[in-house]
Amino acid sequence: IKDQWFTELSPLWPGQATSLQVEEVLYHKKSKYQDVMAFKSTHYGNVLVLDGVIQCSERDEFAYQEMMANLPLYSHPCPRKVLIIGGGDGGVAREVVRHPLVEEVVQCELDEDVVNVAKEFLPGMAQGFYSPKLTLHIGDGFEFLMQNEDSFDVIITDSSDPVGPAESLFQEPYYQLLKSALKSDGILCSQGECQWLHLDLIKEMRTFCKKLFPVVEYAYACVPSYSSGQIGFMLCSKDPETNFRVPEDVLSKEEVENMDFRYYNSEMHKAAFVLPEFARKALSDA
Ligand code: AAT
Repeated sequence: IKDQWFTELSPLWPGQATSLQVEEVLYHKKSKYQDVMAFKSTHYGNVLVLDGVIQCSERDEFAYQEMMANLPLYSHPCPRKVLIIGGGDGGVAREVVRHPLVEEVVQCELDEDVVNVAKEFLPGMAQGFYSPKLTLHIGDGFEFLMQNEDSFDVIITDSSDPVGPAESLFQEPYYQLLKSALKSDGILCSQGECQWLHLDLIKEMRTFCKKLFPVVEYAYACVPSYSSGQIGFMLCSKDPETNFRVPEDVLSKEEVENMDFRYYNSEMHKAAFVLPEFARKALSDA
């Protein structure tokens, strides 16, 4: 079928939409929790869509996954044990397991159907699931956290947007649970939405994070297939000495090449925290 387009319409971004040209719909079914679709696009590779919202494309997923994983990992002096909430495509797990200091990764994803669709249609991302370092639980992230205390060096929340099953993951009670699941010097990084679209939500999240954590920062990456082409990360640390803006481990050119990074490097790490003036102002204390 010629000229078929997928258009991402949502009240989360009123008056605008991202469209990708569809070559073939690969999968489309309702799971227990959400509408799950995968399609082959003409120029962005395979694309995963949940409840009508683009979750990743093969062409640019590395920008999101590398930054979501490596901003917190390279901000921690020794990230041995990591928890991932969400991340059903396996891309963040793929990034976390290859970090040299990481020994053990636990992941809690709500929707088994997403994992299976990723294994079939997004094999480059789903490779994360096959690592011997990883244990995958299927269940709600909020409930999973209630059973874990004082256990993790880093917790990454790779969740969908705050309408539908991920709503609770953007609220203060969830951040209280994150705090108690982290070790005393633990760090968290959460999908932090877009400064062009959700500045009020980001501001509100920053305010409750500041009540819970001594260090709170917001960073962002450019991801063309996400609405407005950018997505942010909320980073918090229990250790007042953490400085997210300066990586613990500065990587040489060779190290970046050996790690096969396509987006992350130490300069990108530092630059990700530099915000345009409208966002900087909204997200500062002054
Ligand atoms: N790396 C891909 C990007 C994502 S995936 C978000 C994942 O969060 C999905 O696999 C979804 O099933 C899972 N999820 C949603 N709610 C929960 C929950 N309560 N507990 C555990 N996992 C959950 C995010 C893309 C961001 C899109 C930006 N517009």
